[in-house]
Amino acid sequence: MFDEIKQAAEFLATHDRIRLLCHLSPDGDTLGGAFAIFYALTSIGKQCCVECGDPLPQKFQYMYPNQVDDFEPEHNVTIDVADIGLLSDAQQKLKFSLCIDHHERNNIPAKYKCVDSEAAAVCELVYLVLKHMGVSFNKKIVDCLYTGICTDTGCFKFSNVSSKTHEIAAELMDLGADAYNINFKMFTQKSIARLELERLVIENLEYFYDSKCTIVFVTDDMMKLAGADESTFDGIASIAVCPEGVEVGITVKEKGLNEYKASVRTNSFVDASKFCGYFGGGGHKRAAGFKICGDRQTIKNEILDRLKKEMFC
Ligand SMILES: [Mn+2]
Repeated sequence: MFDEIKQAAEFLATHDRIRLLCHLSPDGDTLGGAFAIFYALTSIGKQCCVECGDPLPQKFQYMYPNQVDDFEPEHNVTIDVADIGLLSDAQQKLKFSLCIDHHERNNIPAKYKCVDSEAAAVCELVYLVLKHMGVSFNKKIVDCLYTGICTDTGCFKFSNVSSKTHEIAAELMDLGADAYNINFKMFTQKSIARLELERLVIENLEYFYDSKCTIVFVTDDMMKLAGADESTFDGIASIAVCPEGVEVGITVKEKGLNEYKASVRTNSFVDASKFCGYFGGGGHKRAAGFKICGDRQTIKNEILDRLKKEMFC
């Protein structure tokens, strides 16, 4: 991995006018990684911007810059983007110079790739890249990186957390990251809409196969009822795998007329990435997703059929 880190660091150090691309439905990791690089590059006088096909969630307001200058970007760098389809249509047509990511499968056709699926968050990699560049870490940079790591690890409790994750988080705290306030904002404090949405998800959770699997559909009506927007949904998928004894929890979110996105969370032995691969999706071992079309009953049956094979054969 060291060579890829070095290469990424050298690319960023020797180029200017960089556009950093985040994935659609942006989370703390893609935004934290992109804005950390943004602050690092602008602090040494480079022109740089962050772009995302979806609106930036209010929740991460503290990471966003007060002002951005207008310029024509020359180089495109993707952050935490596993699949080209996670970029906007216009962004998909760009040429990519560098891709920094931590997903098991990554299909971004970039000239340089810095991809390590052992990293719990892309922000771990971004930290190593910036460190290699010899960047002086200001408060904004460390808060962004810490945010990416704590959110992508579910506050340091997912199976992807390594001792390295803790080491990097500790170094970020030593550099001034506001761990307490960031974790409070990310994990303790919830909007009323979020709590309402959680209540509806729990209420609508269905149990299958001796309560080893759960499925919940999150419809537009439920979102409306809760007063939730898309960003409120981030992290909701982990509720389905919470009940004791559940191995696979699947949250199926309505995306349009007969269009759904399934988020799969697994507890110990079902490979979520492999399971989702069957439906043309992907992700990590314990968290992955796929898109699926059809009416709700058909989708449920298809998922249940596949679950049966995955769990009991
Ligand atoms: Mn990530």
